[in-house]
Amino acid sequence: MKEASLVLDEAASDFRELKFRVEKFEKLKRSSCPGTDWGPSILQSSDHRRPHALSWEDFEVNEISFLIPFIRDDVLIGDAYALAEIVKDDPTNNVPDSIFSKLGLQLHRRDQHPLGILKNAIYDYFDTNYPNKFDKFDGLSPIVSVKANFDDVLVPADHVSRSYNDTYYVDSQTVLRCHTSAHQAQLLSGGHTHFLVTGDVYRRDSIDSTHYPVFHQMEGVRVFTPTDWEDSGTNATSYVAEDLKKCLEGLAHHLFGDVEMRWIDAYFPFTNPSFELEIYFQEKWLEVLGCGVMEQEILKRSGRTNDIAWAFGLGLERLAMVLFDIPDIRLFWTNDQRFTSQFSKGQLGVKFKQFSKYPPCYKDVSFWISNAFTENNLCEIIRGVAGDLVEEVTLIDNFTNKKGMTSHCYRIAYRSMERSLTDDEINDLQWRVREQIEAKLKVVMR
Ligand code: FA5
Ligand code: MG
Repeated sequence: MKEASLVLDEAASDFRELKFRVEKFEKLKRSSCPGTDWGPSILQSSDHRRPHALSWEDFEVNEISFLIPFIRDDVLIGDAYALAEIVKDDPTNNVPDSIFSKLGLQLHRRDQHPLGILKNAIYDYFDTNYPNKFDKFDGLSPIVSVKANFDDVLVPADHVSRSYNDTYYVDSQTVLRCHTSAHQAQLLSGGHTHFLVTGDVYRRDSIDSTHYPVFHQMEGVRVFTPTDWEDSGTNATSYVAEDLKKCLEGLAHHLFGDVEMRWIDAYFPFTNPSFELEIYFQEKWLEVLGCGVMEQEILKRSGRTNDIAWAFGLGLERLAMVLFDIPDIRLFWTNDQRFTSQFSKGQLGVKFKQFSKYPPCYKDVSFWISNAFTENNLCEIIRGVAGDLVEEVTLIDNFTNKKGMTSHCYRIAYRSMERSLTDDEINDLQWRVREQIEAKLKVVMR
């Protein structure tokens, strides 16, 4: 018999909300592991200050008797959100059902999942090198304010990442966080000086084997006070930048042993200087993290005028792909036992064995674009129709005619990781994709 716990935040103290979440949770449980014999669910608080099981009385309701509040740390399925809260009838809302269905799954909190195994291995590194120093958060809600996601980390008002083309908006003031940096300011102001924040993040993006609209990041922040660097003989910024690189190189060695890596200068609005770390994987350099010395303004606003800090944000999928030899980012979301059974708690060295590779099927679609056309919108339509059956979308032809009209031709690769697709199925998908492109993108099909 399996057990699952439901993590509840403050909002769930409202009875109707609680009931909704419990029902959704029960459904999620059944659909994620069909045929499993489930024991009673466990209620758990996401508030790190009250990490223990909530007693039923905490909710001042006792109508739902099938829930027995007790806690077991090792099994955890996810959080549940109200659809009406996320996919709203608000003109700025651009969250499709396909994204809503991923909310609250919390792959990074599953100890048997590659992302959970990786998160725990990173925790081990920090616990060994900085005993009892880093506070860990992995249950903060991904629904955050525009202020937290952008303003608090100094993202300029006209930065592309704020656009509806790049970010999922719940309403004009609320987004699905596009990075875990959204929690920096809040935690600094709360007095935390060393912390790791792990969570699911959301971005409208292109489609290929290393990009997915939902992925996971871990943020790390370390604050230094003047006494830390005063005796070092170097200036504060160089001292902190050097400490940061040493820390992350140490982490890379802890995870990978010997691996080829390089530092690239980068730009982020919230750090200066900024860097990215790349790792050599499948004959390519793969960017796995961004980092830098935190902008002084962020520290100042949180009441730490004299201090200095470093911060990093790493992509858990990218690291896990290298670590476990996982060739396609979609695999993280599969419930196929041939995938899930290959990983177990605490096992870092395992290399994923491809269980089978079904042939891809390519379909092209060409149209005359309009000024409003964006590739992210196109990709979202294709994902909306084909879900995880779409493997890659590539622009294969692009030209402008004498009348100034621009034509794009995209090649869509369809492939299931679980079975072979029939011709009829693919033709049907492609037909629906074409229909929706025409209806929603205001382009002229060729
Ligand atoms: C950021 O998100 C910054 N917040 C990171 C940061 C934090 C910098 C603190 C400085 C200080 P970026 O957009 O580059 O940066 O994303 C960070 C990592 O997330 C990338 O290096 C990559 O590993 C991963 N990543 C980005 N987009 C995707 C995607 N669509 N799918 C999977 N992983 C992704
Ligand atoms: Mg980047």
